[in-house]
Amino acid sequence: MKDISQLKEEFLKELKKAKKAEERRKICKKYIEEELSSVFCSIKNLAGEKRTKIGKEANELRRFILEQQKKEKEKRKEGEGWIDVTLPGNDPEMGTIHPLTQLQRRCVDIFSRMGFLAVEGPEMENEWYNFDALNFKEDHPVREMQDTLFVKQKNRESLPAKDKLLMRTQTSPVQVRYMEKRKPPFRIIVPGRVFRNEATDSSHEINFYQLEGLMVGENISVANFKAIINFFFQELFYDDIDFRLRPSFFPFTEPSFEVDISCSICAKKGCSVCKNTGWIEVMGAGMVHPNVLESAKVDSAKFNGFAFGVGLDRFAMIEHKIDDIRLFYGGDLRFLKQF
Ligand code: FA5
Repeated sequence: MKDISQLKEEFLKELKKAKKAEERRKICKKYIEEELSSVFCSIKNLAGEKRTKIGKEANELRRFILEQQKKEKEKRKEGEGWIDVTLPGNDPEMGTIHPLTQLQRRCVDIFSRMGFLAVEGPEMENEWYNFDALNFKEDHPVREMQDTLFVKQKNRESLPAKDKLLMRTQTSPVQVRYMEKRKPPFRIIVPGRVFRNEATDSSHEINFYQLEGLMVGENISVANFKAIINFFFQELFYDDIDFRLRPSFFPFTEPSFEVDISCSICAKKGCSVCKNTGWIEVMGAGMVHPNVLESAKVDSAKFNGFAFGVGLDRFAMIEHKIDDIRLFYGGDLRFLKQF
């Protein structure tokens, strides 16, 4: 450790040599942020009286350098001349957090409280993770359910599925990516952006956000799933929300369901948002298909679980009573500044 009086001498020498104010400011900064902070770091290793003595000297030197720094600043102000402090200042332009980001953060927080870990995966995926590993059979018409944006590649047809690139159509591929590297039990959520080659309308975009959930362990049942999403809906909407499961089909879950929530806009009486049914479809879900567990090298005889995928944009539309999904992506500040 450097001797403090020697350090002060060096500081004064350097300061005297410096011709420009800018150089002098840099020297003060260097001595406070580098030289003195390394002294303060080493002090903790000293014992008893020595520690007190050096600590005191170092603090005095710090005060001395701060004083020099202040003088430099004052000199600069004088050089700049007179400032009219009564003139109005420039208001800084304040941004707001995008409503979808706000919602995503709230969802992550709710699931974290139930022990779910938030993980991410690539937006540019390959066919194997997006389809094959999720039990979408090759040439099965179900691949058409999610119109895919494929990435142009030379000799694409001759490539193996793991090299054929596409923009992921769902967050479900992250289920497999996560499971294949770890041992159950798992409890994860995957927030992220997904892409589909669709004609846009008031409830469909070509890119939107999903939140995937996956829970795998021993003896997991649909009752566990219902308990988890019940808590999620109540925390999200601060309300007692009715929900129902309807039978559905996804290649990667068996049995599969769609989850509907009661329409909070019309209190189940029927309106344009719920298309007069009193219910709004908000997620796909089901018990993870054994083939998916096997694709990720998880023993399907021992472990099972559930998965679900929420469309976050549609949740945000319900939450803020927004009737057109395209407003989220239009970049119109008059819209965005309301959140
Ligand atoms: C899926 O994407 C499945 N991966 C969900 C899933 C996960 C099922 C895990 C089972 C287990 P689906 O294509 O239905 O499913 O999309 C899920 C949600 O995304 C829909 O409920 C809807 O809210 C939203 N969504 C779908 N297409 C669009 C779109 N074009 N624009 C905006 N939101 C959309």
